[in-house]
Amino acid sequence: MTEQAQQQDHSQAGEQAHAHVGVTGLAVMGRNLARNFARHGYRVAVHNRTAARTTELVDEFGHEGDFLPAKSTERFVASLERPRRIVIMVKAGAPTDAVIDELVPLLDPGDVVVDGGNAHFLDTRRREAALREHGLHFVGSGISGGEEGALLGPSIMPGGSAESYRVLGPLLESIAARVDGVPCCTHVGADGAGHFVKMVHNGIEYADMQLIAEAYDLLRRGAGMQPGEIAQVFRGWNAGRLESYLIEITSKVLAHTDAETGKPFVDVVLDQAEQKGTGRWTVQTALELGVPVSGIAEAVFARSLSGTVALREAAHGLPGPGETWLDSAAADTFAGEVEQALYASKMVAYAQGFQQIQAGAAEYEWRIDPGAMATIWRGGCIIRARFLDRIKSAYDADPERPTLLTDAHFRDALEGAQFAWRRVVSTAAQLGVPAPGFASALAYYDALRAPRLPAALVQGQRDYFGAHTYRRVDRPGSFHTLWGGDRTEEQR
Ligand code: NBP
Repeated sequence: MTEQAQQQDHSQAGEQAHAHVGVTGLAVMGRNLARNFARHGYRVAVHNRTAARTTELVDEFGHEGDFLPAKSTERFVASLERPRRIVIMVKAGAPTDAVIDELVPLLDPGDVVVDGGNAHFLDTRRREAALREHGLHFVGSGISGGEEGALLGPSIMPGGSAESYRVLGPLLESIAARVDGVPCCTHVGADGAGHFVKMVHNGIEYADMQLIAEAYDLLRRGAGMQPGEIAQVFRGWNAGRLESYLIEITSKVLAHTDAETGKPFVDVVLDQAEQKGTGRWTVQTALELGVPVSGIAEAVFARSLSGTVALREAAHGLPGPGETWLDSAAADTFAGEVEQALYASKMVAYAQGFQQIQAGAAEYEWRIDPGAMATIWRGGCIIRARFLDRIKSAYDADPERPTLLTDAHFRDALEGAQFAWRRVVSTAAQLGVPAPGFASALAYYDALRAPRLPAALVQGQRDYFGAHTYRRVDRPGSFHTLWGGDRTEEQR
């Protein structure tokens, strides 16, 4: 340990001043979060399993604020004021349980343990229940914005008890991103609600990224535009209703040239999208809850498909429409149509995500304010966007609305996008450019607004082969037709 770190380690051992908050786990996220607390004037106890990371933090950034480094978990815990506020920022899964197991015997009732990692919300529910037995508060908190957000102001989604938020909330709100003076942090709901909302946030992020990627692909392969030109189009979109972090960075990525080859950067990157798993969790959970998040599912599947190298190689060269381009007149108007299709499809993806949040809240008895979620996503996180103000207004007007799509703003936008959205989806099919996000969003929309669905026929099939019964439109009860007999109908 360096002299500076040693001095600070001694000062806390000498019980001069206790830390306001502690961070254990000092890889990129934990280190930056600790620095963020310190830059806001908090005295921060810092600890990491491998002490070298603690020393590095104090050596490199000790001048930014008041850090109390600790080599052992015991000293780390002893250096905190009570009730203790400890943020765990370690690899999600078994490491989180290992750290909790080490901390719990050292803590006192009323202390608050925060897991800021990307935990599955069911793990968070389990941990919250276990720590409650010890009189401890366990807060599973979504933290979005990556390493830059952690340092400069993330979007923070804490779950746990209302009491824990009274102890913790002011600290978290002070380090969170702010938009129009409002912190991007609020109490989401009990036990796993914070991690649930963070999971759906990530799922929406997948869908948003996929839709943007499809828009790029259509402009490139349909309208024949080059990445630099498409970057300009995205820059223009970022000045309008699509203004968002993701559109902004897309224009920057598309404008970038690879220094080594002089080619557009996007052309030298391997086209196999990776994933860490929160998108998959969102879809798995949606399946359990029976919520059709088709936009998020398409995005997860599109990443999986991109990575199935052997399959793609085997299918390469299968017949398609051939090298087909839009004629120049159509190409001129295409970018505007793609913008309409993107906005409409994005509305659907967000509407589905918010529906999943409402379904999760109903299932797990959380009181989640959907408008407040839109508010805390306006800054700090990857899906920050102007559009979220519209979502907030929609829920302010009717917090119980079954779908965002019926809000006046969204309805008008959907009406305005009708022709362009359908044309973009049909053009994609004609040109042989895959646009699963756009197409599934349109299909979801059409299914939702349809007065009748072919589900009636599915019910008939189910009754035919499995006597699963069906309900009728004209009277209550369950019915079965004797398909193998005289086809009379029985009430079951
Ligand atoms: P990592 O996810 O790479 O985890 C590394 C940290 O976990 C190190 O401090 C390491 O200690 C510690 N650790 C491990 Br691994 N096993 C441990 C154990 N058994 N006991 C104690 N500590 C252990 O760090 P990160 O990328 O900073 O992410 C931290 C959390 O934040 C993760 O849950 C991640 O999913 C989440 N998150 C990350 C981002 C991002 O952009 N990176 C964004 C949002 C959320 P060591 O130094 O001794 O090995």
